[in-house]
Amino acid sequence: MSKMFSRNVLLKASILFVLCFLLTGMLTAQQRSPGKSHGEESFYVNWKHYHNFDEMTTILQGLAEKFPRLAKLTSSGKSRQGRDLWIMEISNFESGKSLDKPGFYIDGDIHGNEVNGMMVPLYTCWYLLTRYGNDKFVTGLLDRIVFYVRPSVNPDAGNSFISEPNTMHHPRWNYRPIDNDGDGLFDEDPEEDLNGDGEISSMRKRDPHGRYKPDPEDPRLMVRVKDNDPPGGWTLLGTEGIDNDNDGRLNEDIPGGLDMARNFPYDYSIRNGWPYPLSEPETRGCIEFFRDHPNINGVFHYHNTGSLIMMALGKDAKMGGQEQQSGRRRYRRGPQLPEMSKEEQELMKNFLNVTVERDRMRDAYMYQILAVRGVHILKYRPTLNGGVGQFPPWTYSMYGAPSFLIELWGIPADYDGDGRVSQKEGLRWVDEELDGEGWVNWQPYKHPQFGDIEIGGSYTKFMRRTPPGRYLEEHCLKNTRFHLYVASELPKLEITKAEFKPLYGFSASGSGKKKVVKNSADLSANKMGSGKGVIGWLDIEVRNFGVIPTATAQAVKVNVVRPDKLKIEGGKNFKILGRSDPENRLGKVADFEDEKSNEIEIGYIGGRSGKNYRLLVKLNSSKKNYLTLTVDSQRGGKIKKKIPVKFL
Ligand SMILES: [Ca+2]
Ligand SMILES: [Ca+2]
Ligand SMILES: [Ca+2]
Ligand SMILES: [Ca+2]
Ligand SMILES: [Zn+2]
Repeated sequence: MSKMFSRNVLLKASILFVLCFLLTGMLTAQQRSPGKSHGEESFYVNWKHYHNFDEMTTILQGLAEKFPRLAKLTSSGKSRQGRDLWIMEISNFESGKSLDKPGFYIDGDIHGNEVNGMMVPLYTCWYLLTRYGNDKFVTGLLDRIVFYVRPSVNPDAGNSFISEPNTMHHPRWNYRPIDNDGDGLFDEDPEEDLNGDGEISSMRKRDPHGRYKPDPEDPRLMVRVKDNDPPGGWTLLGTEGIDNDNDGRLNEDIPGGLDMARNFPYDYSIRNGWPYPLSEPETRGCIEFFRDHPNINGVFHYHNTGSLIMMALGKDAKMGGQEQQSGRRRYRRGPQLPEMSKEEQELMKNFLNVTVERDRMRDAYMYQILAVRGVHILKYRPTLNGGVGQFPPWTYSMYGAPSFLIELWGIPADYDGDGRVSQKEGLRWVDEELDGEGWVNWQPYKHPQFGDIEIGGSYTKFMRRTPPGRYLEEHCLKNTRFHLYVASELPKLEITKAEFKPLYGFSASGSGKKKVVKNSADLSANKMGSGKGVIGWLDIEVRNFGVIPTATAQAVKVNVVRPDKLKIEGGKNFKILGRSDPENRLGKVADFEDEKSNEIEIGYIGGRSGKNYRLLVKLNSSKKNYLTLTVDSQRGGKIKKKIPVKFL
């Protein structure tokens, strides 16, 4: 009777399996030819253009409307000037609840002038959404994990930078009014685009006693004459503008003045992060978002400039140098890394000598593995991201997530290879790559306060700190490729083994005492309970195929991630009678105290590793001859597996 029954179930199960297989086949993206469309035309965006706040909003709203099963746009509050602090949640909403998936957070543009830091996350939203179903990699990511993308942390300054005349350095702060010069007036003397060319440049004036002259090698640049040489004939007046308040100082109190990138609570200093931690709606909104999303297990935070991959590993982390190298021998050998070119090895060199307290070396090794891909794609230099109130040091040290700060871009114009880009090299790049477009030439101007002057002599604002439009799409793509790689290394949990080995059956009449295995106590009859059923071993292996663990060493240290849980369902009278000891050695059952529930804590699962568990379980015969196993990890996601059970 029961044999017939289980055969029937098996048949049903195999039909279901075939159905599932067909269904999955339909939903999973087909492998495309690299030369063919991947859905780009479904939502056109010009990625060679910097989008201001309204344009960014239109793109985000358009994407959310076009892809309602994959994207949800919410505003996490308002900036000082009342702009929405957009955050886009992206995942396949039909493959599980977002909070049950590992979360990956991306933001940028906390320094308003660093608008490529906004374009990269915005591009990522578009890339993920248009490619879902057209790209196996992207489809797999959105089925498994959830992205939280906040393209602009500082939309007021970011919008001003793009829409209004500015230097490449401003506006950087948010718009909390500050009296920079202590005259009782706030923001009273900004920079001005006097000649209306859309750029804020420099001003110079002919002056018989002036100490500057045009550079003989390139008259677009000004050089200071030597102290004993005759005057150069020019005085530099400063940044383009007027002395609005007639105090004799030029542009001394520009709007805003708070560095939000120093406003976070980890290693906070009032000197840099004035007036107090999380004083701004923009920064407070970031932390509140993390409070509400305990599943986040990876953070990218975009700045410019300098071509750096910075990783937060705590204030005690050190890098490079002989001293550290010898210190490093105290630790076990580092991780297995992919092959690297000579250039890549040089870039990685110092970061491979990172040292940190022993307990957290595994976090350093995780970063090393992840950084290699970034170095390969971007040719940026990996380094540490220290403290002083920055965001990734908070998301690592106090929230426990692997956290990256990317310093985007740097003109690729180091022609002589000395490691820096001089003004002359920059100008050569402007001439050769941009046909002269990236530089403002000197033009005469009649200044209301200085009389006949000239304005110019500077890079245009979209140049040194941000790629010119024609390079923007490539820039966004490469950076997206790197952080999506890191996202793909979020915990990828799988129950790789689940075997039930029946020891003996029991029935209501009772089968008396029996030895189960060596080292184990006798099972008394009352352990078996009533009815008809089976007692046996359940051997389980859970593996994490991602590089990122379900909890970093830092997360464990600051106790912000609950241990992963294993839940077993096997009918009404299912019971876990005992489990292998926490040392994870197979076979030895720690005790036979009944577990209070069928959900047990199983610790954390490291990157690219697995854990084995042996449980002694009891279940009654029922119509459902299988066990359902659920691994539920706060930052590693939730997975299920069903296994059949044989009754004796
Ligand atoms: Ca003032
Ligand atoms: Ca101008
Ligand atoms: Ca002034
Ligand atoms: Ca001014
Ligand atoms: Zn910055």
